[in-house]
Amino acid sequence: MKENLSPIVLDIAYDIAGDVKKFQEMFSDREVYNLQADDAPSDLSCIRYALVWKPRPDLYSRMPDLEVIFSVGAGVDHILNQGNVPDLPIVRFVDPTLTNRMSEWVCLQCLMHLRMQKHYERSQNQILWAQEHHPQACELRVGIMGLGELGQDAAKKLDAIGFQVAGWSRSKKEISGIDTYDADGLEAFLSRTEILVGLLPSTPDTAGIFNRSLFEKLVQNTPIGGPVFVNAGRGKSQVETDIISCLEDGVLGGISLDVFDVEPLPEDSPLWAMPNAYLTPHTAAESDSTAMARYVSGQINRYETGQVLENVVDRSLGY
Ligand code: NDP
Ligand code: OXD
Repeated sequence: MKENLSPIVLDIAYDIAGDVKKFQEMFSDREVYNLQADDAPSDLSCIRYALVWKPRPDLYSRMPDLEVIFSVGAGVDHILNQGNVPDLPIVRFVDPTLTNRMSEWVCLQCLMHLRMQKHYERSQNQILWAQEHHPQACELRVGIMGLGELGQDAAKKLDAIGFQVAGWSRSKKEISGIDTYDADGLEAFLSRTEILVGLLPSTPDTAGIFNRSLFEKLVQNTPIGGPVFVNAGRGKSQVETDIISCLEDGVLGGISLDVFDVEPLPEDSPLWAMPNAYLTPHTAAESDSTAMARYVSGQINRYETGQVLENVVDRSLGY
């Protein structure tokens, strides 16, 4: 073992060949074991740190000395939903590389709906010169559900572009230039919102929250034709049959979805063919391997020098 420091185990259920290399470079003084690799060690009894996405069911029972669980993502539903999670700190990934990417995605989607990008894609395909009038961003009210690391940054950037921005979260926030609502203010928040952005974690409380009854409470006559729903939080928060029927009967005028109830989105999902719909394959904000390796290294360093770990999940809240 290098330097006699505890190794790190990576259990990430997707192709991480590149990621492992980045980790090995970052942890030159520690072993990094990749459980997806053919030569993965079978004895994990001395491991104190694990970085996981959807951990295999027997992982924790094989690591009696585990002390900290690191999440590859900002969300931790994939860890908590696996069951049998030991009562250890779970540190989620919070980093500007992820936050910036998410804000880019959110701003892009809001701007595409503002500037009727679907109309121009269609007219370009038909070789048509079809000009439209566009409101300015300052004429549109965007509302963000979830004002955490990602929601707050997106709110500030949408505000800088000129949108009228409000945010809703369980506990009230104070953000300069942004109207904020707490859990009790949901109805008031929805009744002023024309583009609704979801940046909520998946928890029992948020399951199915984006449904017809909620969409019907959004401002229906908007400067862009109808309210728009943008979601990059988690698919379990949205009722996809309601989204489809709301697009069909005009309760929603458009959507941008990066997350889905089932991923990959099944080929026969009607969402693929919906008008005024932008779909991306859960790529709004990827976890950058180099940044993640730096982050995990920094947190382990804090832990081993007696400082508190950052971004530890509140197990009672589920995020
Ligand atoms: P945070 O934990 O920082 O923020 C979560 C926000 O949601 C908080 O404002 C919290 O309120 C609010 N919230 C949670 N539950 C409720 C509820 N029941 N009612 C009202 N508000 C609630 O998370 P992040 O901002 O870092 O990430 C948000 C989510 O984005 C992740 O959990 C993940 O699912 C998703 N994500 C998606 C990615 C993608 O590529 N599509 C990439 C990264 C993350 P309060 O502030 O009061 O606690
Ligand atoms: C995350 C994600 O939670 O990629 O970070 O969805």
